[in-house]
Amino acid sequence: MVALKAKGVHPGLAVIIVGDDPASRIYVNNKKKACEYVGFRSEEYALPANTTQEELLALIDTLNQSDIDGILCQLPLPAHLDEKAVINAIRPDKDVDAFHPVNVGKIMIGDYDFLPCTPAGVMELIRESGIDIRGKECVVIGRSNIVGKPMSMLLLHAHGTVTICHSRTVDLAETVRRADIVVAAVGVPELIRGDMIKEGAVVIDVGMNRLSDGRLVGDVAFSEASEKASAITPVPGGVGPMTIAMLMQNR
Ligand code: L34
Repeated sequence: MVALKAKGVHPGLAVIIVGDDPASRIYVNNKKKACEYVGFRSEEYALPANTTQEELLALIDTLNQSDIDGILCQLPLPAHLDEKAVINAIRPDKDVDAFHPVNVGKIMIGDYDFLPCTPAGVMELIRESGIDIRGKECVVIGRSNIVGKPMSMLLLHAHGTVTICHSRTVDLAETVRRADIVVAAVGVPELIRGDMIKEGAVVIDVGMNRLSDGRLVGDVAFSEASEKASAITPVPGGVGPMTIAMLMQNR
């Protein structure tokens, strides 16, 4: 950062948030704090919930042409907005989320400039913990474009044997029980129970589920699973902060 500044480079990130989803608000605030911490310029564009598609695309167009380095439009968007069109509108070289089809395609062939932040954070956690993915049984639960699909591809690039489970999977428990590495990203509170975890497995919980009593829990029943796992991530304080750390690298 100091080296960049000396060269007169001061990376800037534009974060767009539409509407007043409370969870998105927290995540965006955390991203802004991280930008300040590492010395990035961050611009927030907080648009009202009734923003039109045209207005949003016009903002993205302006940012595409401005000197800002990265553009991130926080998802989910209000239902009347076309998420796919918005993602498509962001210039691929400013797409710090790596959600644009060009960047998704690059990830598929293993030749990428950006990685989506959440899967990148998971890979970093695994690597930093000294866990070797090669040849391991990796089970990803969830097939979203943001997490499940890219996650599976990164584990595959790292030479894991990858299985993707989803709502139509016939025997989830049996499949997860085979896993050396479990990545849960479905958004169902504590779906993955202790008896689904193989002794010594690595368990990564991407879930962020806010319960009606205000508690934030993951997709894994933490206390049960931690009795079996050799390593496990908590929620909060696990994958979430890593997502933000990876965003700071994608500039
Ligand atoms: N465009 N939309 C876009 N890019 C992203 O990378 C995201 N994501 C997901 C939702 N929509 C997005 C995020 O930023 C999820 N996500 C995210 C970011 C940060 C945190 C969680 C999810 C985070 O800071 N989690 C804290 C707890 C925060 C709380 O109290 O709610 C943690 O410790 O896990």
